[in-house]
This record gives sequence, structure tokens and C-alpha cells, in this order.
Amino acid sequence: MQRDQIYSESLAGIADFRFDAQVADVFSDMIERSVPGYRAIITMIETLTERYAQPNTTLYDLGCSLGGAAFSMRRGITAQGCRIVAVDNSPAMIERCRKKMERDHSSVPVELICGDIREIDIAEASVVVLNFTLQFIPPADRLNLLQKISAGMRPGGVLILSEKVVFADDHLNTLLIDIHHDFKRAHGYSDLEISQKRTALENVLIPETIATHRERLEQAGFSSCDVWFQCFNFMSMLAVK
Ligand code: GEK
Repeated sequence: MQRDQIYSESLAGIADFRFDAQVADVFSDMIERSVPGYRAIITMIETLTERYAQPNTTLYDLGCSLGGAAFSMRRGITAQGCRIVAVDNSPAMIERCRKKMERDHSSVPVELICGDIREIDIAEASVVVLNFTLQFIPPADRLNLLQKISAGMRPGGVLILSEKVVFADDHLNTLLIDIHHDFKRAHGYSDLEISQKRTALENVLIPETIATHRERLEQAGFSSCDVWFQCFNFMSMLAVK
């Protein structure tokens, strides 16, 4: 696994974060060392898929990057006639995901799409995954996207929504951001790397409160939703159609 050192040297100016080739090359290392609980969530996506994938339906991995969630879903499917659609708008990510997919042997068909998740059709879905992707969609577009997902889901289908979150209480919010930075330090990131990455993500990754996510999921047409996993300021929700 190639080590993420993108922000290790002091940079003159820090551009907005982009999912380009440089990021795609180190992405596995970056996400494991930056997102507390990432591995646990990926593992549980397999378990949730086993339970929720319905026969003859489509499973979606939206903002798939290198396909971490799609591979988990592929392993978890036991129902007959399922297919997976994995979408990302970064050509560098899709290219590397395709190479990994070619080496993964499973009879479950996977369609990889290089495109914007706001543009693709969702239909006959039983499991939809937004694993740390919604946070990169402009807030004004988030409700429309969730409404489209909900409308394309079979009754009893689930959306797994993982996000970095903020807290309404200032003290708690500062504390959890601090603990997250400790987590990154413990995984080998320097203070310079943490601070430069934070600046790069400032206008790109827009976190919201759990309450905002909950209200929006209800408004989008999901019948119930709640948090099933949380580690510091990172959480994952399950929303049932
Ligand atoms: C994982 N889910 O490993 N359309 C399509 N893709 C998008 C869009 C968009 N509008 N905006 C951002 N992306 C993965 C991790 S990473 C999370 C997801 C992170 C894509 C973007 O190109 C990137 O690959 C992904 O969403 C977010 O389980 O880096 O924190």
C-alpha cells in the first residue's frame, strides 16, 4: 500500500482537495489513517448486505473510490440475481477500481460508472451505500439526491449513509475534532499534514449534524433511520425505505 505523504511538506498555497491521480494512488492508506472506524464500517457493509440484499435487485455504491464498499457488498450477497452499480466522478479512482475489480473473482456482476451520482438513475435498489460521499455534495443538492435514492428503492431496502459530522454543542464539537486529530497523529500524520489537509478540505467537505441528516432522510421518504455506528465525529446511519 502506497503511503499518503501528500501534505507532508510545507506548501506555498493550498488548493481545494481533489480526488485526482495523486490521491487515488494513496487512497487506501489515506482513508484507513484518517477515518476512525472505516475498516469496521466496510466489514459491516458485508453483514448488512447479507441481510438486506433482495433477489433480482441492484445494489449501489455511490462515490465508490476504489470500491471498498462494493467489494464488501459483492462478498455479502447471498440472494439470487443481484448486480452492483458502483459510481464515482473521479476518472483516476474508477480506473484503479476497475483494475482491482478485474482481480476479484465473484459471479456477481459489477458495473462501474465514471459519472456524477446526482445524474445517474437509481432503480430496483435493495442496498444503497453512500460511504463518506454525501459530505462532498453541495448541501443544496443533498435532499434531491436522497429523494432520488429513496424513490428508486424497493420497500424494505436500506441506505447506509456514513459521514463526518459536527455537534451543536461547541465544547463537544471541539473535543471530538481534537480527538480525531489525536487519532491522525497516532497513525503517523504530523501537525503540518493535519493542518494543511484541513485547509484543503475546508470548502470541499461540508459536515452536518446527525439531527440534520435524520430530518433530511425522513423528508426524503425513508420510513425509519438511526445511527448504527459512531467513532468520535464519524458515524454511519441506516435508513430503511
Ligand atoms: C469508500 N465510498 O472507500 N459524484 C460521484 N462521485 C463523487 C461525487 C459526485 N458528485 N463527489 C465526490 N465523489 C468510499 C470512500 S471518498 C471519501 C468515498 C473520502 C467521490 C470522490 O471522487 C471520492 O472518490 C468519493 O466520492 C469520496 O468506502 O475521501 O473521505
